[in-house]
Amino acid sequence: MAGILVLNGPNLNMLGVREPEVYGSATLADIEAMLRAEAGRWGVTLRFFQSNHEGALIDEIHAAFGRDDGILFNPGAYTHTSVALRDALASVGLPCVEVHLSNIHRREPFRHVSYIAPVALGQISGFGPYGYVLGLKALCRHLGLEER
Ligand code: CA2
Repeated sequence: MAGILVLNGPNLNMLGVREPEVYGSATLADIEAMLRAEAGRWGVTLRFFQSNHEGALIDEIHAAFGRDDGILFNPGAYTHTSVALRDALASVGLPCVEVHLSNIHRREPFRHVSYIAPVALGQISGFGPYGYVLGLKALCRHLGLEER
């Protein structure tokens, strides 16, 4: 059975707790439940990891090497700053879909740049929690799986 790492970066543990006008009212646990339901349709197993620390995210990307088949990744603000996370993704070579709840391209100019996008299969941005489901579908299709 294929395995996918669902990785969330800094502050995403605060989802549904603060700033619902920007990021919505769903919590990370709600998103996990949506993704587990979708994963069942594709016959994939999911592993969830969230951290507010860049190094911990890098360690988890390395741990995925040889264990998981793809990565669904919301790098949070590290999207716009982290060469280290980009290098980690490149080093493991796993297919990665970048997800953002908000449309980063209609926000402040500093959010328009993603250091992750060049090493990702693609980017989904602006569809709220459903973006994670879209990303999982895209990753499963990329892995040659079929929805049941
Ligand atoms: O839209 C996204 O998913 C982002 O990755 C979210 C990041 C932001 O820095 C990116 O530019 C776009 C911020 C996550 C902060 O999450 C919070 C959740 C609730 C309350 C406060 C922050």
